[in-house]
Amino acid sequence: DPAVTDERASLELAGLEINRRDLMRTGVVAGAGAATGFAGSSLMTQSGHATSDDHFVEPGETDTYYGFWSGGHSGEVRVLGMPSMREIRRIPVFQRDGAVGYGHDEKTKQVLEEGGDMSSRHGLEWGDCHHPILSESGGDYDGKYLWINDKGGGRMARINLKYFETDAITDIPNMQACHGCSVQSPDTKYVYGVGEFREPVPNDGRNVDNPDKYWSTFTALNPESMDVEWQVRVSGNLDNADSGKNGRWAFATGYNKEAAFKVEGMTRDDRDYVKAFDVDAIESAIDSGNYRKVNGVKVLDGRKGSRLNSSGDPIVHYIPTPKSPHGCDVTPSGKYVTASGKLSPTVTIIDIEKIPKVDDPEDAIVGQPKVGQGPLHTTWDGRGHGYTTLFIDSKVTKWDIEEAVNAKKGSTKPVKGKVTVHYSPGHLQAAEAETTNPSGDWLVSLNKLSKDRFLPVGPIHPDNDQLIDISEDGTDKQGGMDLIADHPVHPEPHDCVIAHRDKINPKTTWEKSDYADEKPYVTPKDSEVNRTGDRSVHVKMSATRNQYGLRDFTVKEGDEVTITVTNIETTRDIIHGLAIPKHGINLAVAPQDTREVTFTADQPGVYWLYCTYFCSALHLEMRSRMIVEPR
Ligand code: CUK
Ligand code: CUA
Repeated sequence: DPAVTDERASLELAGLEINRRDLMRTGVVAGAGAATGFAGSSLMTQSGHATSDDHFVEPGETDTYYGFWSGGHSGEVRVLGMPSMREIRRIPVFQRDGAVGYGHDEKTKQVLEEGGDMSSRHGLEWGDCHHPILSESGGDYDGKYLWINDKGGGRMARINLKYFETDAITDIPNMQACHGCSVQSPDTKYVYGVGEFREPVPNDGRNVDNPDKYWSTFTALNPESMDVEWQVRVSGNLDNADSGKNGRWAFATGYNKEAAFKVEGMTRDDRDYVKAFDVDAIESAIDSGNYRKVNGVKVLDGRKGSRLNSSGDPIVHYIPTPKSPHGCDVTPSGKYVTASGKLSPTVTIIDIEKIPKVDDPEDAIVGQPKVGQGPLHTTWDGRGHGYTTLFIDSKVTKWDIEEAVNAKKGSTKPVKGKVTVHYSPGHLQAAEAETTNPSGDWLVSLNKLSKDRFLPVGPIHPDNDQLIDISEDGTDKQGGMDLIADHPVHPEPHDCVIAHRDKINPKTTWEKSDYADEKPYVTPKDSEVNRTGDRSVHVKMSATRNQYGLRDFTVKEGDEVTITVTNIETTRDIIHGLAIPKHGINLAVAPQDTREVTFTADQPGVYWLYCTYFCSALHLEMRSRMIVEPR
């Protein structure tokens, strides 16, 4: 089978000796359907107690859950309803988006520009979003913010869930790829982001082959100001992250303890580390001034062997785990953190309370079930089970947490069942799984490849997010898991987070008190043109069905024109646009919102302003003229 052969070839290319027999045995079975068109084979083995009706949401009904999906290198976040899997909205984060005018008005332009990095140098083009995370209060989603990392640009962005709009982007110093991220739990006092690609500090093009010059940092941001509070420099690198449930601990996997520059070196050693960050110890080290300021940020040295806090405790514990651990997930109880080995068929279970107590860090490892080939990420049902994606096997495996702790290391006994997915899953996520109380009904497997599952649309295929019913613990070979639906998605989500709808309460129109200090509220009576200088003009106008507050307005060639427009509608869903295409203007103004934009009217002529949202029967007539007189 070509898929299995490819997978093996790429591993061999990396000099890795994966157990070939295991790979053949499991891989061929999973891959065969792909190659020969027997993709439905797993459906035939379904136990049949759930049907696709379970995910069908009747017309007029709304979903039970909000799912927030990362959009990968599309640079956006998507909002899906679950269980219907209907995409409800896209929220642009690291790129401009004409559909909602993001990056077109002054406020959102500023968010992108202050986010710096790739945007300032390369024209607000893109980011690489992997891990959406929700703010928490008392160990539960509080519906205030969602953060998303930018692996491409070493940035972290925040979406304000009151308006489902990106309102801040921080370009994190001393970090080239912000990959894993998580929030402090149970209460979000910090947002954590971890640096995957080791970056030379200073990054000046000198001495580039000296591994000691390269840094990977664990970063804590303030959730309100989005400023970097502190960073911890580590040995090796950092990949995925999660937080403990009592505020003290944060964890990250890493795959390059060798500090190598090439794949052969990165995978040389048998072990890598899970790094456990003791936030209490970090805070006390910061308080006692044990940091160095580097590029404006307080940095602690958390490399292996360093002891920085006042009582001489390590601020980072290094727990050896089988090579190249990737997934990093804390159980809902907060008792264990798990790391999945990617190139090892096991999940490593670490008892968090033991970490600071044991002399040999390895003694904190209390379980290591053998779950299958290529385990990547794990999620939870709240009934004591872990669900782990098997990238190489193309399966989701379900296992019992406490049984795995009690079993011999390497035992397959804790595995309760496996379901075939299509194909090559990365993350998976169960409803409410990041809280202390997951709901245990739905699970989504985010599969990297869809191959033959959808109508072909050219050589770039969608990913396939598969909805799985996990509400019952069956004794069949799938452990009660039932594949319910395939769902194509635009490239390339990595992860999602699923919250009950009662916890997310967005406004459906704007509240002007939220912007009153910065921007006026322009009524039809206030609509006017003010000359503010020899070469500057301020145009204020309202928008309502089906007219702007000014039918036309006149400026002079070369004027800097600021347009402030308020949508005075109070009716939900009546949005007005304001476009002047030849001047690059494209605003979307929701009810009770005001937006501003500034541009230069550099060519004399008549330019139509028009409304881009189909708002009313006279939408087409909703226009105005900008007259630019020759100077
Ligand atoms: S990562 Cu992509 S599948 Cu960025 Cu969490 Cu593992
Ligand atoms: Cu206003 Cu169309």
